[in-house]
Amino acid sequence: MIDLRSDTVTKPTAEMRRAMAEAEVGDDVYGEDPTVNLLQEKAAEVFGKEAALFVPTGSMGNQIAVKLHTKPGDEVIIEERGHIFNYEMGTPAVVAGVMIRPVRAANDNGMLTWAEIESALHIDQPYYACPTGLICLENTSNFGGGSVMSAEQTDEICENAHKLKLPVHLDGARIFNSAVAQNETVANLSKSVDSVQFCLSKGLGAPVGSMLLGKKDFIAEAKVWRKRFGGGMRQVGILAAAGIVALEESPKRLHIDHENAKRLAEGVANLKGISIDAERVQTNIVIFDVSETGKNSVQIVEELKKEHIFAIPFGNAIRMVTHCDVSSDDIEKTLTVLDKIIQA
Ligand code: TLP
Repeated sequence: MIDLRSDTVTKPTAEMRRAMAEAEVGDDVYGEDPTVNLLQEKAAEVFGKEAALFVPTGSMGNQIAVKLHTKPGDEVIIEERGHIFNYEMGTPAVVAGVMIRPVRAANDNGMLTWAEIESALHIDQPYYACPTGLICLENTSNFGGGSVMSAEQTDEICENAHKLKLPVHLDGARIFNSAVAQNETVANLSKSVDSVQFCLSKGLGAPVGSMLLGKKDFIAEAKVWRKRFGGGMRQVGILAAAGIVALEESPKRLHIDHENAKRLAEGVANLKGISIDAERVQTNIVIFDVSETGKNSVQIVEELKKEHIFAIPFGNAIRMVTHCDVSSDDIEKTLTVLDKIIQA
C-alpha cells in the first residue's frame, strides 16, 4: 500500500516506540510529567519563544490561539484556503464567537501580502463592521500546494499588523518543511508572530501531538483553554517521548520527502491531461488538476485505490503528500499506475 493521502498517516519509528516504552511519566494536568515538560522546553528553545504547550492536535493549538487573541464579534483575516477556516469544524464561530474574513491571495499560492490584508481590515468602523481582531497565516500553505512563506514576508505582515495593535497567529503545522525548503530556521520564520502552532504528527512522524508557542502569559492562559477543550491528558509523556524524537531527528530527513514530491510533480506534469506547474512544488505536497484527463478526480482516486495507492480528491484536483513512509520506488510506481489509469 502507498498512502499519499497525507503526512498524518505516518507510523512511529522504532526509535519513537522505544522512547515511548521507556518514557518517564507523571500527571501533566498537575504539570508533573517530566517528559512533557522536557518536550515543551526543547520546543520553546528551538523556536526562540518564551513558552510552549503540548496539545493533542494542530486544530486545538490553532483554536486556542484564535480564542485567546480575539473577543466575540471580532473578525479574523485568513487566506481563503486556510485550514483554520476550512477544516476546523467552524470552531472560530463556535468557541471564539468570531467571524472569518477569508481573502484570496492573488499569487495563487495561499500566501497573502500585507497589501491584500490591509484591504480587508476593519479598523475604527465601530457601528457597522466587525473589528479585525487577528490575522492568521499558514506556512507551509497546505491547499496552496505546500508553498512556503519567507521570514521577510512574515516579518512585513507582523510589523504592519503590530503597528495597528493586531496580533498574528501562525499555523505552522508544516513549518519544518518550510524551513528545510528555504534553508532557514523555524525560529527565524516565526520570530515576529505572536503565537505559532506546529504539528509533531505530520512530516515529523510522531503518532500524536502539536505544540503551541508564545509568550509565558499567553501559554499559561492557553493551558486553561486546553483543559476546557478536554485536552488535559494526564500521563501523556508516553506521547511526548515520541514528540521529542520527532522534533530532534525528523527535520534532518524532510529534504527526502521534498525530493520525492518534486519527482512526483515532474512525473505527473508529463501525463496526458494533467496540469501542474512542477516548478512551484517546494515541499511535500503535490496538487494537480485532472480536468483534462477525461476522468474526474473521484474516479481516478477510486481506480488508484484498487491498485493500493491512496490519494485525496478535491474539486478537479488530486492531492498527494510525501512523507517518511513513502519511498522513491513508491513514487515511480504511483506514476506508472496513474499513467495507466489515465490512458485507459
Ligand atoms: N491537515 C490535514 C487535514 O485536516 C486537511 C491534512 O491531511 O493535511 N493546519 C494545517 C495547515 C493542517 O494541514 C492541518 C491538518 C491542521 C492544521 C490540523 O491538524 P490536526 O489534524 O492535528 O488537528
